[in-house]
Amino acid sequence: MNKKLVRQIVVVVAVLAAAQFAQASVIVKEWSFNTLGDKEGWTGANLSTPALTVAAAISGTEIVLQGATGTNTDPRILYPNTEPAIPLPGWATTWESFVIRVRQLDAKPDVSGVASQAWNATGTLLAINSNSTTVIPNNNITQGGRVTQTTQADNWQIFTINLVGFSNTVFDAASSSLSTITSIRFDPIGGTGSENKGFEVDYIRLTAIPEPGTVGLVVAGLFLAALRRRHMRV
Ligand SMILES: [Ca+2]
Repeated sequence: MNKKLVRQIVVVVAVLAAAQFAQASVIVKEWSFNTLGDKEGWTGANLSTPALTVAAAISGTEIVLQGATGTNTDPRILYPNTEPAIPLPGWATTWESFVIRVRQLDAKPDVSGVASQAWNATGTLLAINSNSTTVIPNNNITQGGRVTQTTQADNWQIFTINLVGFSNTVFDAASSSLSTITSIRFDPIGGTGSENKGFEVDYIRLTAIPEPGTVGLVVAGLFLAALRRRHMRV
């Protein structure tokens, strides 16, 4: 056994050990909103014209789920329970996070001169498996301690909302665990001052944490494939 091979084995063992602890997250479901006109099952409520659609963003290169508010100050986007439910995969130990890249617009998206605006958290919320009762967190997604907010250029926000340890007693008092996601409600803007404005959602993701053994197998598989490629080249 040459030194190089020993070194490679040491590396793979180290990577496996790290993977066991890292519990890397895996995207279970992604709505990318990259196909014009394809809302990927999402609908709107309390919105106005122009209708919710998937279109080019008002600025930048993104294709987005784009909507307008009217005089109703409680606009929502919904993944309704008439769409396929999203079960927690068998390889996963728990849901990890709900991730959304979103921004607010200072006018309806079809208004000349419309621009993005600094994030106003008023009226924003996330609800899973319960449309109207309990919200995450506290009717304001910048509060509650489970939300990481990253602000990017052009007022894009990435919210990562931690689902670890959440049960449906938070989302929906009627259920006992968050294993299958049947519906999602996200309010991207709201409250006083949200009239005749707009919003854009670049993507939404649900991630889960795999069982450690699964991650190890995946990592080992990738490593062996790389090793094989390397040997074939020699
Ligand atoms: Ca997109």
